[in-house]
Amino acid sequence: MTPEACPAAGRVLAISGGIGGAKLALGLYRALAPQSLIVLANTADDFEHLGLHISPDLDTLMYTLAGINNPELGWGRDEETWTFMRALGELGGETWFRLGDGDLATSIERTRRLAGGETLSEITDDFAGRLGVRAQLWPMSDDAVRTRVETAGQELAFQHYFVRERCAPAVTGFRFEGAECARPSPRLIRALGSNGLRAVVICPSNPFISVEPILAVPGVRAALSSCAAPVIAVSPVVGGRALKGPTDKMMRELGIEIGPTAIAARYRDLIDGFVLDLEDEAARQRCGVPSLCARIVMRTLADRERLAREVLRFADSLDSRTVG
Ligand code: FO1
Repeated sequence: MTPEACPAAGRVLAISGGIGGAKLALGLYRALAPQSLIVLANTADDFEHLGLHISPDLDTLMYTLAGINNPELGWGRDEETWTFMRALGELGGETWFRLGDGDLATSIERTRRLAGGETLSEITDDFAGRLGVRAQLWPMSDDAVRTRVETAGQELAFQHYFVRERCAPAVTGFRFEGAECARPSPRLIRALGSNGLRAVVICPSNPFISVEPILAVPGVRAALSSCAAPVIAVSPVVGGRALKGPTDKMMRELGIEIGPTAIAARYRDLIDGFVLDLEDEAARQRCGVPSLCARIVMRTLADRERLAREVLRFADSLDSRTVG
């Protein structure tokens, strides 16, 4: 399809974690002129592993927008080979976090360039450009922020909880180590302060581990709440279940009612509109902000693009209400 004509000309900023958020980010990429999309990625599940700097959400978004993501796994590259992992296993190395050969190249080159003094933003701009991504892909910060998952027994580094322990431990809270000293991406603060933004879309990512680490970076929350463009969040839960990953499990363990109302409440001071699934229509009145009911389960590419267009139309309708 041709990119949608832009009634309220301007750029769209999508805030996203990994796999779930990347689906809508791709929909927006296809629905808009690609250069008008900025995707802001969570980097708090980055970690140092096997001597490498791994940026899972950035890479998931980059591969997805480049059309080279692994559709079965949701993370990593398509047509991947696993020689490195096999050889590492033979040597008794750590194999719980699987890095395909192509994906390994991304992490090796990123690590080398970081050690040479380049920033994560500079490296990501270059990688994304080389892979043919025409949207802007921005890490939330060039400083290290690391999600720590508090569980009944112990505090775990994020990937240890998520991949090594398969999200099994019951969570009691989260800590974003380093967030207090992290500086937000300067171009993010500039974009949010400009009047060239059409909308901000909080993708259907996990609020606890994907969106809230971004909001924990000093200055991001304030810039978002004073931003002139409408801020829309899309629910990551439908009918009491997460679209992807452990959002519902975490809500249960934290004693939060699983549903769009609780998600909207977490963003209430930031959002101008909320998108929930048709199945959850009964919760609409309790969202506390103007809402749109849509089909938010994205199975196909067409689903992603359709939802993106609906979200943009909803944002434009809120914008014209504010202006006029
Ligand atoms: N997720 C897994 O469940 N198992 C893995 O072995 C794994 C490896 C991996 C390698 C590179 C990468 O970019 C992502 C990878 N992921 C893996 C996904 C990742 O742990 C999560 O999707 C995010 O951190 C949560 O958004």
